[in-house]
Amino acid sequence: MNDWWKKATVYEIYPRSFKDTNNDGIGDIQGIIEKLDYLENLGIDLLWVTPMYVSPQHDNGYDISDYYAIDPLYGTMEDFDRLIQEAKKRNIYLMMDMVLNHTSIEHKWFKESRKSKDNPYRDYYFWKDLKPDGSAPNNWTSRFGGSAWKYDEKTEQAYLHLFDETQADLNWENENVRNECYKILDFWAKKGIKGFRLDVVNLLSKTPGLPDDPVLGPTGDGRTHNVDGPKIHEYLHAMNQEVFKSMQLVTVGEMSSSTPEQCLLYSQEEREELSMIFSFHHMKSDYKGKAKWTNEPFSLEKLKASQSLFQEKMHKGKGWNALFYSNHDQPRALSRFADDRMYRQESAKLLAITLFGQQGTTFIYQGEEIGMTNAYFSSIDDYKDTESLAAYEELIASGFSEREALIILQQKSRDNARTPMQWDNSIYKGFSTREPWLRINPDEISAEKEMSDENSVFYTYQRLIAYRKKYPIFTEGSYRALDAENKELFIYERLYNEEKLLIISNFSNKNIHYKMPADYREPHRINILESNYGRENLSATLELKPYESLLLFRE
Ligand code: TEU
Ligand code: CA
Repeated sequence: MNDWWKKATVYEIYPRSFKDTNNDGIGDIQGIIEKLDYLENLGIDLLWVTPMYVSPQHDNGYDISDYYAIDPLYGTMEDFDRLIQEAKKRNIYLMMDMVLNHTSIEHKWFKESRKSKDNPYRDYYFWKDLKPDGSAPNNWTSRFGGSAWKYDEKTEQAYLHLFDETQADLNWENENVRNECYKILDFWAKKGIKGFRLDVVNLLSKTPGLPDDPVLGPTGDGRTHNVDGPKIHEYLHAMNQEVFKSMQLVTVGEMSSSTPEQCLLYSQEEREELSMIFSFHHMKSDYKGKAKWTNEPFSLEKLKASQSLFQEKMHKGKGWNALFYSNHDQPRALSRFADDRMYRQESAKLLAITLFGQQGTTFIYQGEEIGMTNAYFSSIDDYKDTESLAAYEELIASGFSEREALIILQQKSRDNARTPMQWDNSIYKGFSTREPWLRINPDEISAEKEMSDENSVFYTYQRLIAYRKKYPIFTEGSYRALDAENKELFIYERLYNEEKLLIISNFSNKNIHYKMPADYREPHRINILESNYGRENLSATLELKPYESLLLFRE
């Protein structure tokens, strides 16, 4: 089967925080190799490792200064080649994270580009005059706050950066840029990797002339001119034809704030663009409108509405979702959408079941499989992430007290997900033998503990991964939301020929009575595939416990 990856589970590694073997406090490639047996045991098929290319690390590797070399922080190219080989022995394949929207300002192209207006590399990036009143060339804002333009004295023009000012946007209108990018993709593909995760790839095409956005920046209403731009499908199709197709690569595009319609186009097989997409609409279930840096409580209704919309749309239109609740840019899902104190294990399993029952390729972010929680740092000195630090400054500038700003960071900072992986209960949790680059979460959770408990979160994931391979209904079945209005329960059905799956998840800390749909009232016909309370019997009316979740299969 050509689309084996539809049944696959991908494990995301944030290498900095995975496993340190030379004890400099930073995870490394050797550390990933050491943990391959653990990953094989979990049952994963693909490893997505976030960028390990040479980088000044202003955005932990998403600011690349040399695409063809491994950063010494992580090891050598020999280590990387060994990782590919060792993974392959365990039937695990690599998916590289590739950043083609921007480079570090320390990349040689940018260094050239900056030198003069007639430098051959000038047009690799977006350079513009300031407005006559000295303001930025347009009203676009950086995803990390402030204007998206940085003035450079050398040539008295500004360059575009949709992220940090050390990450300059590449000009994809320039054919040389496109060819250079194909070369980079080709170089890594030839090493024997199986695919790419393409960073912010929906931003590659900008509306020509870079006009002002209708309402200020990507946080306002109306579409910005730098998402899903006019040539984006042309670029992705060309990339597919140049590189992905002949090498049969699996690709996932990061599509933050792309419309559902666009997501469908990106992932429809016959269009030959990408295999699947990450959409982020459900990640905004605790945003205030489009604003992230608030204390807005989580809304299950929003989560359900956006997931159901994508499930139905992608199924009908034959697109493909990449399913995730966590990644290195998001706080820990169980802290965010459930209860990480009173019901930590139940919550972790509830999220696993609710996600893995859906249609798409499943993704696990390191630590999710052992139920890691937010770190809740209470001092600004503990935060390292450039986005979080910028947000903190902005909150303070707009009148929040330091304490109020910290409470928001505790909920929303990306550093919550970036604390070192907890392998055992030794002082540095088996991650390193010295103080790591980012503080460790002091709780008791560890992989070792999870492995020794047959009722752990780890084994729930292990079984879910296996079900998705065993039963075609997970990949093929249609999706139907039940009880869509319910504010506490997330219930949906999957249908495939005569088979059915029913997922029932109680996202509240209350006991709730739930009347089973008619088709599920003959208990002997129903197989309880998963229950996070070890439930063995069903009845016409269930009394669901706090954060209880069930995965039922009717043959
Ligand atoms: O993320 C893009 C992205 O959409 C997020 O940065 C998002 O805007 C933010 O985290 C949520 O508030 C990708 C990478 O995953 C991220 O780590 C990088 O910082 C970013 O691109 C720039 O390369
Ligand atoms: Ca190290």
